[in-house]
Amino acid sequence: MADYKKTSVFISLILRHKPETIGISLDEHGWAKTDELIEGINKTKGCSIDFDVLSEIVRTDGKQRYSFNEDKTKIRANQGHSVKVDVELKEAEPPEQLFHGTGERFVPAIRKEGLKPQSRLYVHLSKDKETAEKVGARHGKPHVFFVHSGKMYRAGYKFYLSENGVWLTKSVPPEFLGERL
Ligand code: HQG
Repeated sequence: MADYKKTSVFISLILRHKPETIGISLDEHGWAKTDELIEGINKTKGCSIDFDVLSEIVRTDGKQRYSFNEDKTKIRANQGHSVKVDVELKEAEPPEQLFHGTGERFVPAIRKEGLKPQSRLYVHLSKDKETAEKVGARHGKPHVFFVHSGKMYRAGYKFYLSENGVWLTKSVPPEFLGERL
């Protein structure tokens, strides 16, 4: 099996942030047409992936980032978008505690303002500290915040669980953040 990691990263750029890179658009629910995605990638990258390769990328993606619709004519990213689409996230009651990993350099601003979605539609939260540490390390030296998600939920804040198990919420005010249990 070839290493399709680069293609998968490119697909996440297209389906979450910049569909125009390959001359396609997403519908209001974030769906791209599967055949347009394949053709657009091949034209832009000079490669020749086909439906079977794309299916294998979707099936084996380490974070299960993508989903097909039932007849596989459409594909979308499960979360992580900056493009304003509605991927029909399911509202859910979060566990009492969730985690958010970030880079140390962002800590002072986050302590002051809380967590903001920045370029994405939602703040991304992790179920466990280890995952949060990995997410944080993408931004340099990692720092993990605890999020008092149970308290937030009871105070009326909405939480969503994406198809691939990522907890999302619009923002986290500083009073719901902790740095140790
Ligand atoms: C930080 C990856 C200053 C926030 C991961 C983060 C994740 C603030 C950065 C998913 C702030 C945004 C998302 C504030 C938040 N002041 N900085 N008030 N509020 N920040 O990449 O959560 O591999 O948009 O802490 O695994 O790092 O792409 O978000 O450091 O699940 O599938 O602003 O992306 O998944 O960075 O990562 P990002 P994220 P994939």
